[in-house]
Amino acid sequence: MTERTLVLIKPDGIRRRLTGEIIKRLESKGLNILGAKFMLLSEEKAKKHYEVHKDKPFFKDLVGYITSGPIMAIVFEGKNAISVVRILTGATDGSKAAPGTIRGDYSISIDRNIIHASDSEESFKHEFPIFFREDEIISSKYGDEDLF
Ligand code: 3AN
Repeated sequence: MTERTLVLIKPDGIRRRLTGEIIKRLESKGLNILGAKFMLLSEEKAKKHYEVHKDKPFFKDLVGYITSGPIMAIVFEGKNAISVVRILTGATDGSKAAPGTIRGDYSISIDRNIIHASDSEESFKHEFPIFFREDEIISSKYGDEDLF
């Protein structure tokens, strides 16, 4: 099933200059970029994005970190995009994530884990409008769908 998913390259990913590497991995897998934005996230939007974690002890740090520097928000589309990107992302805790995954290769902690990726269609529906308007999405036809 063709799906859309939201990826955020977090401030640690940007500062470590991993933007190109992450996009390369996701594009090479067969996912298309429909929208991308380099931005500073407001505290209000960060709180909305991480709403499900609002009662967790790490909520304040989480919001503080995601707003501490620029991030890159990207909408990808492709076959089973949500689960495919989650697999490529790896486990939440970088120190436990499998080698070959983005977190497994580039993160060694749970609070500096490089990337966010929607974990379900419901999450995507919640997250997408925080970062994009529908008219900012470009539904490109690459014409190579039969290759993937
Ligand atoms: P994922 O990003 O793998 O979907 P979630 O949704 O459970 O993980 O957590 C959202 C973010 O909260 C994680 N990316 C991580 O940065 C942070 N986080 C999760 N659990 C912890 C924790 N125990 N301590 C500190 N930060 C955490």
